[in-house]
Amino acid sequence: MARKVADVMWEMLAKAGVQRCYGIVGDALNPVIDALRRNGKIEFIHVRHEEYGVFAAVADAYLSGHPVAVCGTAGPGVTHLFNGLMDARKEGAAIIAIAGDVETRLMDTAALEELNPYKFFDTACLYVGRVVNPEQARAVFTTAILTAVVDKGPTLISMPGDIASANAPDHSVHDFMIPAPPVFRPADADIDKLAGMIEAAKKVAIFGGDGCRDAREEVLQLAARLKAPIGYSFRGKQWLEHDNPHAVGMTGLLGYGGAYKAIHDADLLLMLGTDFPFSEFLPGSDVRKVQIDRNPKHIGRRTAVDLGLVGDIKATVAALLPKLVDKADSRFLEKHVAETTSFHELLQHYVEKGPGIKPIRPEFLAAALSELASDDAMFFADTGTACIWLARYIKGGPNRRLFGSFSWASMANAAPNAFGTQLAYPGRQTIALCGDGGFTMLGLGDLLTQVQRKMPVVQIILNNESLDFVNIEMQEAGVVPFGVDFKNPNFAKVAEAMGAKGIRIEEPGEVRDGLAAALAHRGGPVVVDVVVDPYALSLPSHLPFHAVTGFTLSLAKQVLSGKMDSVIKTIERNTGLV
Ligand SMILES: Cc1ncc(C[n+]2csc(CCOP(=O)(O)OP(=O)(O)O)c2C)c(N)n1
Ligand SMILES: [Mg+2]
Repeated sequence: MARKVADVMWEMLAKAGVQRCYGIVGDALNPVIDALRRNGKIEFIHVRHEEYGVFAAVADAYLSGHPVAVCGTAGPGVTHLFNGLMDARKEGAAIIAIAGDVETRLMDTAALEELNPYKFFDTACLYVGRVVNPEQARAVFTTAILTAVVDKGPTLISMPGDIASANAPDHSVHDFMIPAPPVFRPADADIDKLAGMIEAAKKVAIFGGDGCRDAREEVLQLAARLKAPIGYSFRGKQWLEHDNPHAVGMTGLLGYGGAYKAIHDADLLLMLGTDFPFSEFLPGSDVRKVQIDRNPKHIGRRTAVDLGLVGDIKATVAALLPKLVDKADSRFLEKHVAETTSFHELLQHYVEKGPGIKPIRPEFLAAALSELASDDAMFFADTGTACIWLARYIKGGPNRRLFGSFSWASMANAAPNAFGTQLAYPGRQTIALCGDGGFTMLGLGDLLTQVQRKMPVVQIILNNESLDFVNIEMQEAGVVPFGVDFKNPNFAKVAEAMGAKGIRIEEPGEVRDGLAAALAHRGGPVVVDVVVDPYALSLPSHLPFHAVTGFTLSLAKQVLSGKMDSVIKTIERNTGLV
């Protein structure tokens, strides 16, 4: 049989390192899927919701470093991909989306399920190619693959069924090579300028993000030579926190430790590979700032900087190190490390008291999870309060990973993230800390996919019967929480009915055994339904003024609108924080 356009596409994707394609089949995609079956090198992961497939693919691609494909059929199928593709763009995951498209003879006639891919995917994708002629296919596939891999983000190939099943021109078949990441650093003159600014400063602080992923050794050396404390964003935490005597925690609303004070107290702040979005937690013009990032769009957009350099952190810091004079005075570092230690003691309050407090405190749950999970466990946080508890209580390590929708902040990411990672790393502990809102939004339907595939994914549900993160946000904004409550079933029973293992935990004394049983379960997914305290609040190490006044105002308004009961519970249940 002559090679079809879709055959060439899968062949090229396989050569580029794609091992899996997540999605749902249907009409326009049928010839594409038929070619995937013929190809046999790429596994098709049939999910129940396309968005679940993309969130799985994002974690799979980000953590494994391999590009991953997703697919959806014309119109509604591809529309379901959209939120996940936005996540891929923000998290920097190499995803190639194959979108079914109407036949070319029907284009621009408002045909059934027709969607203009350029208009629709422009916001999410780094590249959109619509294959309207077999002669053009090879070039479109090459651009889609290389852009996704090199620029680390989603691209889209819109594929009409008639072109997918058309014969491919002979010259389409060719070898495909992915280049190793290029070394990218600023010019020597700019590195000299940076060395001069460092020399002139007495107190230097570092704030690192995901750009430090492969630069841990260099950044730690830099900090040791400058006696600099290292704070980090949520995305930077896993690379910079563990086994680091300079670590001072995170800033922002999830923050803890001395990071906020250290970066405000410094003469010079080095922002390394971070696009930390909460400007109100970054210092103003009284601290000199240098920002280094491989993406020029990140530079100066969260706060004005005195020097912005474009380059990889690893290569840039390696070039900088030989030009530095060591600093001798470590008082600035010691002060903020001490501050961090005392904040950690405060964080232990609900961990230590946890066994005696009902409803279960999420702090106690997360700390127990950290202790019981293996050294190479991968943790996934749903957007919601799960982020707070994982950021604060999961201890990192060289082989532990922490991932979520950190930059896009979509709900319902954790269960699919953990599922995709389990496919990439079979048998490794993949643990999703899910909101009950998030799990019922997207996780529940595809629990069936995990059951069918007998995947040992652990889903821990923070059963607080509310969209609690928004509840907290509303209180910070000074309004009465509204539209945030709902009722849940017993998720352990639901899971059992779906063929998964279900564990329900209502008593604090059951937390450790319940988690241990979940982590030990092999041969299928587990849902641990933990009834947690919906009134648990977390206080960051620095409370912005608006949050303090907002909380006071909200509590007053709640009293006036007859919600005295919840005001008393909020105060009663969080007294250990002050
Ligand atoms: C798709 C989507 N919808 C809405 C939001 C706004 N939002 C952020 S967190 C959150 C609450 C999450 O609730 P839940 O999953 O129950 O977690 P909890 O905070 O209660 O632990 C909401 C509604 C969002 N980020 N993404
Ligand atoms: Mg909830």
